[in-house]
Amino acid sequence: MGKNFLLYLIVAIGLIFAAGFVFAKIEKDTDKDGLSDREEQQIYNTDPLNADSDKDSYLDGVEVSFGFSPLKDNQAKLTKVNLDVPYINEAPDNNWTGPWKNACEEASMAMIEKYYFGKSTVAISEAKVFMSTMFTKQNTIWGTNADSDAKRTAQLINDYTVANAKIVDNPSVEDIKKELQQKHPVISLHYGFDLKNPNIPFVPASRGGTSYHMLVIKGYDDENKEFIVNDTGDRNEGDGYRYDYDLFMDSLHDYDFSTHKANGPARVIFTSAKLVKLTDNPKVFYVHDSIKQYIPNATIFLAKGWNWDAVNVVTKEWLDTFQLGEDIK
Ligand SMILES: [Ca+2]
Ligand SMILES: [Ca+2]
Ligand SMILES: [Ca+2]
Repeated sequence: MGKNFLLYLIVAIGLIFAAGFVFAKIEKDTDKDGLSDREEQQIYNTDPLNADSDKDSYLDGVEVSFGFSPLKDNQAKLTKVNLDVPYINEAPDNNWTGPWKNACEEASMAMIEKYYFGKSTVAISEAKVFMSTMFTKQNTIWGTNADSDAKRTAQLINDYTVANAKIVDNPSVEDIKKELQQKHPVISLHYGFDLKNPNIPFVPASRGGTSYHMLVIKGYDDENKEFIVNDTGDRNEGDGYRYDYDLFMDSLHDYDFSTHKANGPARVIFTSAKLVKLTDNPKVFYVHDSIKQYIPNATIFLAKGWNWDAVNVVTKEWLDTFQLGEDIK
């Protein structure tokens, strides 16, 4: 029975693969316009049964990815995005002692990891497991888990999560908005005191605090000129807190190990999923740097330790920006 069972398992996996990754938790996109039914109903207020809600000949999903409104025709801009990023506080169970009181980096990484797994909520225990793993990795690599700068954070994301991380210096508001339009949350690094968030007791540099802070940008609102964020340090209103564009951009600073202060360059981390597919094509690719590699079968996919739930649907326009590398072996 053991041998036969193994054979059945291999055949079953093969069939599932041939059927197009039905294991992957891909959300239903009834009208095949690149936005899932849930996104259309909950985020963009478009018609999940009409691929071109505003009848301007451009698909709803294509419009969103290029920053145009899927609800207003002509060249109307997409004035608001609010991605479904699960909220995780840096002290998930409200225990503000070490290492949790310094865990804005781990909470930010956890939100990115869980977002690309398609989760809109995360249990406290689950968040703590991921964050604890990240504490341990940092202790092993650098001997400390406090004050991880952009470089360390990007390294941890690239090596230990289902997401890619890319450091970007001196971003503009438009650069960040473009990422959000592609459904990519952005990690931002701050001299926290300058964020002037009354719910976070930052100690200014003049009184010896580093005020180094990290959070996740999940949306924008042009009407009010605000970013919509998941603020890791705000225990009252962290989920969907809003910051004025100018105040937010002025507070961007990386941590500088030479000065032990958050007075480095203005810096953010762009993110994307490592495992992607198009909405109407079963082919799954592994993307990293500027390369996309086709994963030819389920056996190879599973042997890499990958998870179907981490496969994200992307637009053809975005996938086309990657060069085709060798197939994954
Ligand atoms: Ca749709
Ligand atoms: Ca639609
Ligand atoms: Ca349209």
